[in-house]
Amino acid sequence: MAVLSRRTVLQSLAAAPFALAAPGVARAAEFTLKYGNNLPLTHPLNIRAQEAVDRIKAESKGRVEITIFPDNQLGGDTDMLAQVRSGGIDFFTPSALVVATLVPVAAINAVGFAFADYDQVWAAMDGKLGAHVRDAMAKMHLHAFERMWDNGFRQTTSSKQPIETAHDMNGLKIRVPVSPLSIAMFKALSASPVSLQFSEVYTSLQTKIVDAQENPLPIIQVAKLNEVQKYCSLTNHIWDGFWFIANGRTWERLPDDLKTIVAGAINDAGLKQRDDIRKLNETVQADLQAKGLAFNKPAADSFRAALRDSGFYADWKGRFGDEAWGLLEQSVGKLA
Ligand code: X2X
Repeated sequence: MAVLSRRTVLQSLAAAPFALAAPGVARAAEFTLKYGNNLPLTHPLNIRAQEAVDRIKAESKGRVEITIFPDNQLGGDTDMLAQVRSGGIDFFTPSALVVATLVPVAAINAVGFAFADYDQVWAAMDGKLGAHVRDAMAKMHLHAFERMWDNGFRQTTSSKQPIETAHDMNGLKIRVPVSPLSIAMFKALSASPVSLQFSEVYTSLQTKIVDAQENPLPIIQVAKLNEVQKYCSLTNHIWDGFWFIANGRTWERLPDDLKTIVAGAINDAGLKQRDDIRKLNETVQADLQAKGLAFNKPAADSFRAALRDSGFYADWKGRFGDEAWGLLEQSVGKLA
């Protein structure tokens, strides 16, 4: 066994600083990348993203190292969207609602009461509708990975009263994401929506800046919104997902072998994350109920009628355009 003195090691390192790293001495990664998101570490999105990051490091033999900045550490959604465009961060997982502030057609999956169930959702988003949205993002120099990650069907919570019919939305001060479609939809239901970053939701409910908010149950659970809300009405009004996006230049810079490794790990993790949410959906209501949130399940009819009568569907069909709307209706049937 060769015994190297410290001096010999230092000499050999000095002689060939680039080619040689002594065993056990960490070599700097070729690509050191940043990924920001808006969710607490306990959400399945962060758990599966960490697995993807670990797999990418192992499969690339340390050439690609990704650091996750969860929980709005790098700012709210609007900030992170600007950063992933400029290259300040390399990856971001915005909700489709938020992407739409830059790429309007991205909100197509969030049209009120469009999807009946997850079979319809994944057929559309893994199929032509999802491809249409990814193409639109590519034009804005954002690379979107093929598999969308799940946020869930959005439900309505309030500190005031349960929402039984569309009538109960009247004048409701409700927080929505920074999303033109969400604002339009809640206005069409005669509510008073306000856009706030997700990082501000808990406090704004606690201090009664708003009385209500809407999010999928797993988010309500990990963000502990049950502590500042009394009622949860299963309105299922929007299906929402996260696009895993990369800065276009970051993506183009990666050699093909690394692109394959990164995309493989992220898309696989996305499929597992969908499954996590599916399983969570079976248990999360009981957990939130035990913590004191009172549940009810309104029928969708009065909401759909209010949206139709206010011209919401006709208006948004016009905004999204016939092609995107046609792809949506291919998946969910006639809407308006
Ligand atoms: O901000 C929200 O409500 C959230 C977490 O669902 C989104 O990312 C849109």
